[in-house]
Amino acid sequence: MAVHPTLKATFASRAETATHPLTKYLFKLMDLKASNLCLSADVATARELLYFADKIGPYIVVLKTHYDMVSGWDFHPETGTGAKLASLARRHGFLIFEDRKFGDIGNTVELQYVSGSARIIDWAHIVNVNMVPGKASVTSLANAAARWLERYPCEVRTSVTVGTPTLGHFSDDESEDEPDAEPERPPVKRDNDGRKGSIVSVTTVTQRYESALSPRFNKSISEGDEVLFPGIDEAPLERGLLILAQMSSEGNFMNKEYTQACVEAARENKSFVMGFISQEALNTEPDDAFIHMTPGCQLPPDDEGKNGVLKGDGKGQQYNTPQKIIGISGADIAIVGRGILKANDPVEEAERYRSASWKAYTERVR
Ligand code: S5P
Repeated sequence: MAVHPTLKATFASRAETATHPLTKYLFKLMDLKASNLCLSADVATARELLYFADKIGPYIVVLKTHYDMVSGWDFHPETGTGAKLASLARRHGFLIFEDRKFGDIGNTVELQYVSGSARIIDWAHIVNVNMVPGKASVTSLANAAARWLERYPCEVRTSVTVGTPTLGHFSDDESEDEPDAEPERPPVKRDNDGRKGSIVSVTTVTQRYESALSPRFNKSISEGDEVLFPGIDEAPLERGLLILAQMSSEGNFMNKEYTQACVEAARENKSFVMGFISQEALNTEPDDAFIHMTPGCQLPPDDEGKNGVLKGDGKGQQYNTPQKIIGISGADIAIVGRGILKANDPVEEAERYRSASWKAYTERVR
């Protein structure tokens, strides 16, 4: 079979032709940082997550998270863990990929994506889907992201308080305090002489329109020293999806037909789907220009056995080298977790993985 043109094209040229704004941005970042490495930051605490994001940030273009394995995750929209990660992403130049593997009916995945405590869509540039329930899981996530983007300039925040109201609730000029507030006024009882009387309990619903410049939207977390990674603009607001089309784990059930259905769903939703989590490049039609990220990557300690298959983790995970993943199977980004995280010197090891993955890419496109 003829080699697909994307396998020989440089990341710089793919940035030129990419139609998805986030894919375009990511290819630019890869070219600028000479990196096609993603750190899978599978750590137990929010403190470690932020530590690794900061230390390894300079070597990677994507930071992959599993927010639900992290204890101490702070859900505060403006100052919490998501906002802090977003700030580090700007400083070091990487995208955040929440490896949520959504896998439910459309309505459920929409809600899991945009709401709940985590509000994943607010801080994760990229998410992925396990398309087992069918293509609707992809279209529903696409619709949810489109609605989120439409509402972006003005986010409505609703707060509900139940209880005995404070004095402020009864101020006749409360709109001066909160110009945008539209509170449902509590039913104030008045004495015969017109004076306000006592109230036992009220429910107040307040809707506030929050400006897009709010830190909730990743602009800053008031640390004061945040700088944008030099040479690259702000990441676009558009969100992106990766379809989990093939897995690295031994004996998984993703067969050829399933992978092909994932490719079809990607082609049908090009404005949202950036590409795949897969074990090989899946671009086959002339128009296909998807990006591929591959987990199950480790380097032997001494760089030997470059093309060989490595020992698994004893829990079903299988590993290949960056040379095999990028150079032979045609992926664009290598995803590495424990290979870096468990090393004696994770920063040095991240550089070793970056260099090996980049070398495999440059040799592929030569
Ligand atoms: O097929 C897959 C898909 C994913 S997203 N195989 C995987 O291992 N992953 C994820 O990649 C997995 O959930 C983990 O977060 C990471 C691999 O971690 P490592 O420590 O084995 O490198």
